Amino acid sequence: MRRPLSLVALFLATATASLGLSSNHVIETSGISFTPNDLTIAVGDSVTWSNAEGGFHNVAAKDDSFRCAVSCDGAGGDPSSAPWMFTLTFRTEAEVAYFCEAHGPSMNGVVHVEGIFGDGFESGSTEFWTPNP
Ligand SMILES: [Cu+2]
Repeated sequence: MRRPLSLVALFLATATASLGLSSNHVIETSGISFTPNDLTIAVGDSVTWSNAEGGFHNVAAKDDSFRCAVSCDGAGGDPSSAPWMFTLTFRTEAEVAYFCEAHGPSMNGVVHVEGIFGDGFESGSTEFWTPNP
């Protein structure tokens, strides 16, 4: 019997989610805002900030943990109107507030990095989950 392809796709999506495989999320600059500007991801996921429009922007963490545009070091983190993108992977639970230094408080956002185990388990727990028989 032939299974509908959508069921196979659903199974694969569920299997990869339960295995904790990480995924990538894209935040784009649009005008003088980030889209989306409020994003929730799982520990281990990555975020790509994309300035495909080529506006004069950068991305700076409010806690100074990163400052990026064309690159993430020194002058490479200065606001730039060259089309740029960079990707960061988040390995611990955190609230990561960020902003564009060229557009100050009007161009900002937050990434919520949440543990993948849900209630009752902390990120980095060595507890093992056992499925019901
Ligand atoms: Cu900007």
